[in-house]
Amino acid sequence: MANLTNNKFVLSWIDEMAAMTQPDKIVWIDGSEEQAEALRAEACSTGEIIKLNQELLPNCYLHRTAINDVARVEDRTFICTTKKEDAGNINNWMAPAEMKEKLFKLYRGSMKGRTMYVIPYSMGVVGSDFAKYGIELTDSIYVVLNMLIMTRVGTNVLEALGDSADYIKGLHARADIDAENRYITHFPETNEIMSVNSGYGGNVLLGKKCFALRIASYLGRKEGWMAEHMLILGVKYPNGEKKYITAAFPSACGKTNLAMLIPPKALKAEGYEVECVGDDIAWLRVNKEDGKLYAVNPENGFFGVAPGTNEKSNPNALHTCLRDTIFTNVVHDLDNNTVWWEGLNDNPPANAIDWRGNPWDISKYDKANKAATAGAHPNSRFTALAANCPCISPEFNSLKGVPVSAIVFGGRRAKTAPLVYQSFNWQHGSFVGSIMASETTAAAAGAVGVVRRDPMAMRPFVGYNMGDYWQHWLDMGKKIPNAPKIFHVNWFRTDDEGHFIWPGFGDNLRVLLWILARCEDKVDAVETAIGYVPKAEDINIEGLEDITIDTIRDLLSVDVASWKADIENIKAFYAQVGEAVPATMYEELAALEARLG
Ligand code: GTP
Ligand code: SPV
Ligand code: MN
Repeated sequence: MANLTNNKFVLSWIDEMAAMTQPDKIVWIDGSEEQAEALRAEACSTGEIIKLNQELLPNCYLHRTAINDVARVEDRTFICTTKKEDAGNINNWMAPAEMKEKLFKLYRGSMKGRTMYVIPYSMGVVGSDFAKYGIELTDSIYVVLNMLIMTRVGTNVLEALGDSADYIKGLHARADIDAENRYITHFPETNEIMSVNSGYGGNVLLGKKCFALRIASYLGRKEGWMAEHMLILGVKYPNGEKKYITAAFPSACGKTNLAMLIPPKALKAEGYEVECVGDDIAWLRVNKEDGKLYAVNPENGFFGVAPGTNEKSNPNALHTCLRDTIFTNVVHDLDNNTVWWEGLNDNPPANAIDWRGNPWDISKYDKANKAATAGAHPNSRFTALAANCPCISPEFNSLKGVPVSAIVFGGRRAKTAPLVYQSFNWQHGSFVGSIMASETTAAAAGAVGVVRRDPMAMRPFVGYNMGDYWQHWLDMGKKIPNAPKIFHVNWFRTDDEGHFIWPGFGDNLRVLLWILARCEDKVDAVETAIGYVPKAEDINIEGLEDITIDTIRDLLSVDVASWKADIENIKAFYAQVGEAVPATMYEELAALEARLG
């Protein structure tokens, strides 16, 4: 097949990678529907994907990963900078030459008998100021088909790149899917990403976490912008006015759900609407004209968590994945050739195959032991086109992005964090981000439900030293004349029986409206040791069953004892981040401790 570019940097790099991996042939992905369709047919013929019921789920497919390969692997993810301190203590580090030596052994001959696909893709609208280009080489059709959904792929990317060397090089080889030799590696100094021995989303769709967060965060610091693990949504008021919010929650903590929320009945009746701009990643730049921070979603689709998605919790996500979708590690319903997952509905299929590929029915499911008995893996996902989302924002393809009024941090905290609070200012807000914590989820390999610090929801995704990243946040605040206000939310406070107190999902809009009212100085607040908390009566609870103003008071309470206990944990974490922690953060920490008394 002919090359799709004459760019000599691109061609010589591909030659080099092909000489090492030794594929039988090289195929350039041009972004055409014909080529995509031929690849789907080929992947169906080998069993790599399964074509689902085309009447009920047009253009939808099912894929199962290897059993040992179902989530991101943070202990095998590396930032390879010349100096160790540039990667910092929170990242795994290895010197570039040493890592490459190790990787080259794993790559050598790994594509023998296979095809190497060349995927030219853009993060952001091709040709826009925000856009950055990448080329991913992979031996997986599943990766190609996912990248065609998640990014903007095609010859127009190569045209936009021209003869420039300014693109991110990504090499992915499945090799033996050997967990012991799995490596997800980043070389920010040379714009390279290398991934081997995995076939799972976040490890292999190199435009996503590897490029749009780890490499991009490194570039953002160098170039004066930000790459964040944030959803972007627009709230449309009854008078037609629109305000935008970005929110950073750790993996599987509610970004997709918040980004696509449907207003509760009472607010919908008044005329409120919510539009989704993005559900996972935001690139943020200061706009010279109005001095505000603007956000774009560099992705083209959603790689969303399937379990728990249903007609009530997130109808928009459900409708988005009724067509043109790849499902990964969900239940295959054999009777009608569709898919199912825990929390979809109360009609689990009787005749089905679970995510492992074994016969399954609901009698095998034990709620107390979900991980081992669920039909769908807890981190099973759908890959769906943003354009198919019923509430996708008209600004989704905007070249300049949307102006951000509020930045919201959040996580899963059973007790400590109140439903919502506002930081005193940008510097304090950056501190609030730095002390974020959350109970771990199935999105990454390892124990689930353990509280760990996850600053700005970026612990696994900062491509450089965490302390320098915090300094970048502090510095950015000084460069944004009309900076967004910074808040923290927690949808996950539980009662003594362990049930969530706040209804969450669509009702979260009630909290967003308080946040936006604060941004406009339209509502008062109570000053506490941790920040500004709403007056209970200012959270609209109209139409909410089981929630009284006393419940809200309870949700907003600041439990000083648990905050004091948290301070110790924060200090230990700061010590672990080490010397690069900005002095300003320590000052904020001391001030918080003093306010707590
Ligand atoms: P990544 O794609 O991993 O970055 O995750 P995400 O942040 O987009 O998480 P997502 O919206 O997919 O939510 C993950 C899980 O949290 C799902 O099981 C949801 O049902 C649950 N969830 C989301 N929002 C809420 C909420 O407001 N309240 C409660 N109780 N659960 C929620
Ligand atoms: C996350 O884990 O935060 C995700 C899924 O959004 S992955 O792309 O696998 O990282
Ligand atoms: Mn994510």
